[in-house]
Amino acid sequence: MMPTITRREMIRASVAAAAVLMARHPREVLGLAEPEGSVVPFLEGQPIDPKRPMLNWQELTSWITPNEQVFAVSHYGVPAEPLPGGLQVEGLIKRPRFFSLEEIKRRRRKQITATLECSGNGAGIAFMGAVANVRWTGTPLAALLKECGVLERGIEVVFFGADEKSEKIRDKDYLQNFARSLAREEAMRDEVLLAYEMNGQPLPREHGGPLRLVVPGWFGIAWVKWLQRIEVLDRRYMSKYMAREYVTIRGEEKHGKTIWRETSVGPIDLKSIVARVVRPPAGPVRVTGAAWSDGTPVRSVQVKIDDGPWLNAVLERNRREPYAWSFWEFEWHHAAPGEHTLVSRAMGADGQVQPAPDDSSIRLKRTYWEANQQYPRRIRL
Ligand SMILES: Nc1nc2c(c(=O)[nH]1)N[C@H]1C(S)=C(S)[C@@H](COP(=O)(O)O)O[C@H]1N2
Ligand SMILES: [Mo]
Repeated sequence: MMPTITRREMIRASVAAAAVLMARHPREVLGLAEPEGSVVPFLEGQPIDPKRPMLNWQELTSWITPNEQVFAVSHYGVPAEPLPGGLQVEGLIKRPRFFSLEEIKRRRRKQITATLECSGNGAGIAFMGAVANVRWTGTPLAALLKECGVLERGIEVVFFGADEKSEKIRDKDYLQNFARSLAREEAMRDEVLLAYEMNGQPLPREHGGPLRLVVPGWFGIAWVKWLQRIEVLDRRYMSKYMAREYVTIRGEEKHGKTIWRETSVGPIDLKSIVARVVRPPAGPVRVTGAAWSDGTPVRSVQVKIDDGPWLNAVLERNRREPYAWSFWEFEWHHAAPGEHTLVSRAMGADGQVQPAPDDSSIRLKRTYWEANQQYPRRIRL
């Protein structure tokens, strides 16, 4: 049976619909990222494993990545239920205490849209969809830590997940929980959240539900899932995922020699990618993509076709949400039939330029993490 709707209800419903439309990203509303025409496939197609959700770049039309397209990385597997709920805060803390999940959810709610990227994203074609733009909801960590009172000596905040595994350290085995740390000033940034919702849904189990850390501007490794304990230390923390894995070894030519530098994976590197190429029935071919950073505004994105010059793309500058990616669009006029190579580069407000693959910062990078080199993509028109 069709429900009967009064005129007033109809007006109310359309006002509500308009409000939803307004709340969506303007690009989605205008349909700008969804031009008419057919998608031109890349010659090196992105392998899609139906059992492993990943961002499928060629289908990128939504500024927010739907939950079912968000990649997951769980080094020790997803911990079995039931998980110990709540969060213990201890270590160099004046008032150590346990927060139940309900207490955390009753605290000030904060939403932030931030790009989550695995630092292994883009290192190879099989793992080039390990990035997502998500609206996170949680409570600010800083206020909670201030309430507990971090002692003066506390310089390092360590976050422990419920997932654990025996790890070999110098030939002996030790049961370890997944853990990462942040320096106190980093942990105290306004944007860092104890998050329990992902795109308005309760945080899914594979993404760290019921509670995870969200560190906008940092690579995913810092966003500890199944968070259950925070410990403040008076020294640097050197777990497997701080100091042995997720370590970048990069050379720099200086003082007449190559200086090799080992650093723990940290803030996101400036990056952009050509996501999709759409050929409308008439007019220019439309190239769209995304660009993101550690929160430093992306000033511009340029596109190069074959051996042509770098040309400016139209960047939808995203000032409201500095930790979320921006979409960009490039109109390619008079595209000739045949094979072409397309590549994009992002420029940061601080003068940084996304490096070319043969740039020394990439050439002398010997581990695959933090691969932010320009990514050429080939098509045939
Ligand atoms: N507890 C825990 N947290 C974790 C991990 C993990 O294995 N265990 N993996 C990290 C890595 S490497 C990444 S890239 C992100 C991925 O988050 P997602 O699985 O929600 O995409 O979670 C991070 N947090
Ligand atoms: Mo990762």
